[in-house]
Amino acid sequence: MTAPASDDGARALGPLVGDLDRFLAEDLGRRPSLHRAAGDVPVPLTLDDVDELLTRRSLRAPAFRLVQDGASLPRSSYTRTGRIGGVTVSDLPDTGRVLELVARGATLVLQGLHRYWPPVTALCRALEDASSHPVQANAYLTPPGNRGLDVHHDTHDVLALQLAGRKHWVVHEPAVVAPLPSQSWSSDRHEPGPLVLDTELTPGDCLYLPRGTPHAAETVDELSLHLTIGIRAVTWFDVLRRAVDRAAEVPAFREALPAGFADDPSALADELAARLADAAAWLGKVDVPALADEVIAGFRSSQLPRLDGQLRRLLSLDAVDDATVVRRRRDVHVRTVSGDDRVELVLADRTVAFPVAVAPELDELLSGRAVRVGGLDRLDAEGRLVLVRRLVREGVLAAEADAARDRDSDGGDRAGA
Ligand SMILES: [Mn+2]
Repeated sequence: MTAPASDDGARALGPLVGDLDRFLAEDLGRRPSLHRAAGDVPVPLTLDDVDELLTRRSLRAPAFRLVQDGASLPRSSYTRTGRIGGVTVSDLPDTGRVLELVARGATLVLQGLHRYWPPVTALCRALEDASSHPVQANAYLTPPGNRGLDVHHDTHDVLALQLAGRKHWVVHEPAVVAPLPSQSWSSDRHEPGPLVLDTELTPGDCLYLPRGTPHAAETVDELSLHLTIGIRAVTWFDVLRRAVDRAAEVPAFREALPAGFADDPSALADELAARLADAAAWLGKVDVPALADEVIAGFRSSQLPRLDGQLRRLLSLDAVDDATVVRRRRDVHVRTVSGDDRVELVLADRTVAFPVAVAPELDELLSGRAVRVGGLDRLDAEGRLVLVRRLVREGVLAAEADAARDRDSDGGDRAGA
C-alpha cells in the first residue's frame, strides 16, 4: 500500500525531465539528458524570491553562504550577531554586506531549500517519491562573467534547473562510473573523458547529470540563477554494508584475531581466506526480506516529515465525531503488516500497532476513499472515534475539509472533492 499517485509526480516533474517514466527507466543513473523549456515556464524560485529570502526572512548560516573563485568566503565576512529571544546568535546575514559581495562577483548559495521553500519542497518530494532516492536542493546566484568551478564530477546526481539568466555548461564522459561519496573528483587522479555536451541553459532548461559526470559551468555576460537538485543515490554498496553489519550477530565474526597476527602475515592470510569463505557462506543465508525492509525503512526515515496542516488537525481532534468524513492523506506513506493478533502500520519514522479486530476498518480508512466515521458501525461509537482520532494524530487521515484543502494547495485536480 503506497501513497503517492504517480500522476502527481509526473505533473510536478514533467517540466524538468519530460516523460517521468522514461526519465526514470532510461536516464536516471545512466546518462546525461537535457530538457529544454517549451516556452514560458514558471520556475520554483525567482530572483525576487531570493531577494525576499535574503532581505526579509532572516535566514541563518549555513542556509546561505558565499563562494568566490572556487572557495567559500569566511562566514564571518558576511554574517553578524544579533539576539533571538535573549540568546545571542552569530549566524545572521549581514544583508548589506552579502549584497555588496554578490555585486562584486561572489556567488550566493542558498542551501537546503528543499526544507523550507514550498515550491522546491514539492519538486524534491515528487522526485523522492518517484525514485526512492533522497533528494535535496541548493540554489546558486552567480554574477556575470563568473568562471565557476573547474571541471569536476559530483558524487550525487544533479538536476540543474536554470531559473533566471543564462549559464554555459560543458559535460564530459565519466572518468569514474557511479562514484561513491568516498570517490570525489581529484584533478591529480582523474581525467575528464571526451566532451559530450557544450551548451547554454536559459530559464526553464534542465540538465540532468548522473553522479560521476565531469562538468563545468560558467556565467557569460549575464547573471545566472539556477537550482541544483541533488539525488543522493542509495547504492548496492550501501545495502551490502548493511548486510555485512549483520555479521555482528555471529559470535565467530566477533572473535579477536590470533595473538601476534601482525608478526605473521602468511598465517594471517590463511586464516583470513578461511574466514572470508565462512562470511560468503553466511551472506548467502542473510534474511533477505528483513534486509529489504531495513533498506526501505532507512530511506523512508530519511524523508522530511509530511505534516503540512497537522497543527490545525491536532487542535481540532475533539471535533471529530460520527458525522466527520475522513480521507487518507495521499502524500503520506503507510504500509500495513498483518500479524496473528495485530496489524502494524509502518509509517516513515515509526510503527503503530492495532488489534487485528480492526483490520477491516483500517483497510477502509486507508483506501483513499472518503469515509464517514459513523459508517464504521461494526465498531462501537467509542471504538471508532479512538481509531479515527489515532490515525489523524499520526498524520495518516485528515477530515475531508482538510483533505480538500490539501488537494487545492497541491494544485491537483478537485475531482470528488
Ligand atoms: Mn558540480
